[in-house]
Amino acid sequence: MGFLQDAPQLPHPWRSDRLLHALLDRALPASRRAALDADLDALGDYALMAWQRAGVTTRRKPVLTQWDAWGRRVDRIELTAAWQEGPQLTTRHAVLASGHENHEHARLEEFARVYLYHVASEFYTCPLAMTDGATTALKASGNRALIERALPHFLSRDAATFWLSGQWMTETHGGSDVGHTETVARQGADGQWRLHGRKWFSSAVVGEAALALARPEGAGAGSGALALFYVETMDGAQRKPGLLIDRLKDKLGTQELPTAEIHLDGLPAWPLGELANGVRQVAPMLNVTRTWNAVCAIASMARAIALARDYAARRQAFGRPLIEQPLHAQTLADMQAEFEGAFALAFEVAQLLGRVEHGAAAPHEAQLLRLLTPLAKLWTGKLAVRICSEAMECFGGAGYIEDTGLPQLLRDAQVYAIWEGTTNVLSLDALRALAGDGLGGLRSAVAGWLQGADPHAAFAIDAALDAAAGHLDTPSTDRATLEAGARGLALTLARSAAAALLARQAAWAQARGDNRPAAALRRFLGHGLLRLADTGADDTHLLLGE
Ligand code: MFK
Repeated sequence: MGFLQDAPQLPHPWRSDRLLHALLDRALPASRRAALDADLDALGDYALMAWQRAGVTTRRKPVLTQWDAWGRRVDRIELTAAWQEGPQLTTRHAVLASGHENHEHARLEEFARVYLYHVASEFYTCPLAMTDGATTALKASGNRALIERALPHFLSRDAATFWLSGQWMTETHGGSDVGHTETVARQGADGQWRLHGRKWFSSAVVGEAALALARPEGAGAGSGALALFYVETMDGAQRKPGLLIDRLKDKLGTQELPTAEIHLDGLPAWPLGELANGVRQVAPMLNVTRTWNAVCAIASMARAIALARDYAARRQAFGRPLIEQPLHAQTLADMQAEFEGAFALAFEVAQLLGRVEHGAAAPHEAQLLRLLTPLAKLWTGKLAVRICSEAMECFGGAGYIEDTGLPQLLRDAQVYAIWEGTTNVLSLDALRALAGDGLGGLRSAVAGWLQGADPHAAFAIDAALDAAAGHLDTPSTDRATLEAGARGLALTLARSAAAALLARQAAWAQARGDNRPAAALRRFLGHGLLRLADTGADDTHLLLGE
């Protein structure tokens, strides 16, 4: 037999992760940091096992069986191995429960777990994210009865009592624009609300509960008239008859995740609060799931880069390993620098969330969190696609071959930019968050992160923020210009915040003799912060015309 190339080996996702170690060392008190080790090590072990298992097993998708042999409607879904392992693994390591412990570091400790577990989970993290979001929205609603009923299940540390929650929003007409929701909530003579309608993207329909947007019968049009309801899907081991699974979606990626089209045919439901303003009530859930999205996006980047780096040391071309080829090394270092910026921003959002939820935040930080959440989601979502694509290219033709596992990384990454709000929807949400003095909050945070930082970095970041402020000064009458530039504005702000966070990490690491974060910062700045583009409406119309 001729030459056979060694496959890439995945290093231990926790033990080899310099960034996560440095972040936790910097951010956590020593006792909390030490207590976290066992769970992170176990989740890293699981990730390694899952990668090795994927290399020797045939990929499976979930299978929906709607009818049993005797004509009974059953809507049974067979799940992949990773999904079957999800409840045991995640309750044992308190993936969700840790985020709702009563201290300011809870969210950081939760998202460190999520980051290590995500790729191995085959997107079991999607329903976990929604369960976390539902927990947060229920807490915000103050509805004691529902909190006492659902949260012991959602936050259970025992798989036997654990429940997953869905997030049922999207419909055929009401996609990003949920104001077109057609699902109706009817109240019976017994006072019980019941939902009637069709939900078009019910990710992870295997959950035991969900939060659903619906229009109370007789309410007006638009999103303000929608209400938010809590539903349960199971009667013991049987699915409730008011919930029918029409089919599973055939998706580009996230193929292990059973995303379904469903019909609600009188499913009992309970309003979280007032019978209106459902979007406002579901917003805490959206912001939590968007944070998951950002952390899962950086987890995909970490996996892609780890494999590409390992391969670069194994693969020889033109007389030496790829890693010794200047252009290949340059490409990998560019990916690493972008990833380090994204890592810093995503985990800053996680930390801020914990501080805000536990009353430990400075006055401007709640508004800062409101802005950084969509920025982190939209930027990391796009970057994950770019990095997974570049990583695939680092393998040449081999990367394009299905059973290397690399195509799946790229296909899966594409979802981060789409679900939970597309890049454009999130850019417009950033405009919402910038109303008032949203930029002022970011500027004062950046000033704090830049204390003691390299003046060159501070200069570049200030210049980018000045340009962003210039765009925001667009006269309020010219809303179209403001919106047309919203993506460029959001990317500029995301990159500026990430650079300032990298500068903070670089200063901390340099004091400990580690110059790698400073190198990441220099390279990240070299890629530029400004992403504002000319948004001339005339040219836009010319280009789109016949
Ligand atoms: C592995 C990672 C796991 C990730 C989990 C993935 C799960 C995937 C399942 C799905 O994809 S579910 C579908 C997700 N769908 C979306 O995310 C919807 C995208 N569309 C939007 O986000 C729109 O911007 C939105 C629906 C919110 C627009 O609705 P409206 O009603 O036209 O907006 P409006 O009137 O501006 O906002 C209503 C209220 O909500 C306002 O408050 P007030 O009533 O007090 O004025 C807003 O300020 C507030 N609001 C909106 N977005 C907010 C928010 N408040 C806080 N945070 C936000 N993000």
